[in-house]
Amino acid sequence: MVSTEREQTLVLIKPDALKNSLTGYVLSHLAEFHTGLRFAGTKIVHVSKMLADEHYAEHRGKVFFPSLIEYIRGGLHYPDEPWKHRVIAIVYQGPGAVQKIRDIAGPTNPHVAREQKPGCIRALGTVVPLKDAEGKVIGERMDNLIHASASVDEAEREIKLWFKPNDIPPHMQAYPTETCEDYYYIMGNKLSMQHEAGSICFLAPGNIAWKSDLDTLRLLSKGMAAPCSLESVVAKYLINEKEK
Ligand code: 3AN
Repeated sequence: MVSTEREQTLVLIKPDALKNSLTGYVLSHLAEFHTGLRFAGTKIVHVSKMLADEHYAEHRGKVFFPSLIEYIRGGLHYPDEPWKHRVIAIVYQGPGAVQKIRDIAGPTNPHVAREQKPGCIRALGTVVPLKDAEGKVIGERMDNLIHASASVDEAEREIKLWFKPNDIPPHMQAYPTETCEDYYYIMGNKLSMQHEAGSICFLAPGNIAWKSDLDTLRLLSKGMAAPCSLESVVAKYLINEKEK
């Protein structure tokens, strides 16, 4: 748990906001002048399936999950322009960061946002009906422009999912880090500490990692149960790597 002074939250400016050229609008709402919060990290991310699945893990199995994954990966807003498949990921830091940004974002459902909180960012979003092969409406997708962490614990999970420690300036890193002393490789969904043909090295001796990532890898490499999945550790180290 971090002190409230250094509380952090994750914001994602999603593909619908990029497509509608709302980035500047969103950022001006989040400016230090209005929020008292500071940027601690920012990056443009081509969202892999692994990262999307982990980010929305709590919604796995729900009817809207496949379209939620497509949406955050940019495929729905830029179906024929894969080079535009990206989101802007931002870490904000400062007193009450999580709640402040949630308030500016507004309710999850853009219709509710317009009713209850005109002027919030998500009031500019859209709700899209989801249909099955026969055209029957089976649910809805909420294109709500930004993601904002829902709690301090979720913020920690999400920031560690999207950002490596050294994506964030050293004095703004809010969670414990550790220097990696081993090589870690992944092939498919298999972890290995030895290189095999086709495997990808995602951590090497001397790399700075979140301590919780290394704790997880040490457990998984011994075949033991770990508090989070291999994919949730690996995804951030492969951000913007060319898919093989
Ligand atoms: P929030 O983004 O407000 O924290 P979550 O975390 O419950 O809301 O949901 C993450 C995303 O999943 C939402 N931004 C929205 O796009 C989608 N979602 C959540 N609940 C539903 C639902 N009942 N129907 C359709 N999409 C949903």
